Amino acid sequence: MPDLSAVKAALKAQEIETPSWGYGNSGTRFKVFAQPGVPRDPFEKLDDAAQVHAATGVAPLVSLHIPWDRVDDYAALAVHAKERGLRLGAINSNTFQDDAYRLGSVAHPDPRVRRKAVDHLLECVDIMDETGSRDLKLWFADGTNYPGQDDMTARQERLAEGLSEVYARLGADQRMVLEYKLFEPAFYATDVPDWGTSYAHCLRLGPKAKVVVDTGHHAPGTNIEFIVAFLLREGKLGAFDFNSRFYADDDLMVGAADPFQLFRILHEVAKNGGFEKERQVAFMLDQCHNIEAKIPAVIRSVMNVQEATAKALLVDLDALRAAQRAGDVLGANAVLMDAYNTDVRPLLREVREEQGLHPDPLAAYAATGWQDHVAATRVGGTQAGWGA
Ligand code: PSV
Ligand code: MN
Ligand code: MN
Repeated sequence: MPDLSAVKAALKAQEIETPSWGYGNSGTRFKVFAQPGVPRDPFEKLDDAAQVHAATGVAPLVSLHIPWDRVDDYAALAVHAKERGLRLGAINSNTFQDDAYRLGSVAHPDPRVRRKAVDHLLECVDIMDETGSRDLKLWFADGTNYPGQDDMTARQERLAEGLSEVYARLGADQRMVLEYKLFEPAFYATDVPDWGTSYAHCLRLGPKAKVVVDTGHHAPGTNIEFIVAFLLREGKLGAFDFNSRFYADDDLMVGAADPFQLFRILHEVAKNGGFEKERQVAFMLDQCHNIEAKIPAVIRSVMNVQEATAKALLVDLDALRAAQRAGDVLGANAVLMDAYNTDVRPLLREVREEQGLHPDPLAAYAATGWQDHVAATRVGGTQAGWGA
């Protein structure tokens, strides 16, 4: 059986990164629903993220999205974070919300548009220098809608060229993490549609380039845990963008649609050493809370990741391997299911109490009265950036 004190130590050491845009108003392309008290600027987004960290104890990092989180003084933003026990996490680039990018950004046929896109990515690295962020997170909406619209091979070439210019600009401790997505907004051919394409580009770029697995970016039925296991084995898993989906890129709370899938993914992470700090796998959320209260939704998401992590850490690996070696199909499956079916909520309550936290993060947050406070004091909150 796994050593319980080691499991607890791993749970206490876990760091889950929350997205600044999860705290702002968001919606679908049909409607953005405004909620009372949402942050009006990136400083206030950090104030909300601090509530999540205070309640859970495991969410000290916040990802920023540029230009949604553009400020005059990024060093001041980093100080604001530090004063609240937070650190600024990945800088997410945005090469998809400008008229110039109608036919793509780094893979655009026009070199002037490619220049603009690469300049934005370089600006993001400048921002990383100021915020102390380690990761530049890249997601490209690039692709085509119609067969024949552009040359797919030429687009790969342009993409590679842009990426290598940005890679060369990275500092010694900085990384570039490249996200893939099957479709949307491109509906025929996306330029980075799958992990293999991202992996191939990262491999050519070098050790500072790694793949991001956004759990909402695959075809239905894709075995995401296989991808995770493969990338970990190759040392190329850079980060997760956690969220859950029923149909496409739904960006719902992680663990809401398919907690068993989340467990299977985190089992591969646990088994392959992905929770070890030296492996530098970032556990980020990439979600939008369109109809539910935002801060409690982020807290719930963090708790869902913690619960799946606890179950993954409880897998009896010795018993699992013994059953696998013996070819005991049902026995091996039973070991995994035993861990998955364990109610880890009492364990997590214990862990939180040992950390001096309230055992129930949602109750702890409700008791702060923060929601009433921000609803009364913040007028005219901003939109996250989606669904305008
Ligand atoms: C694209 O769908 C994506 O997953 C990328 O990570 C973007 O930066 C993010 O969504 C914004 O929510
Ligand atoms: Mn994402
Ligand atoms: Mn997405």
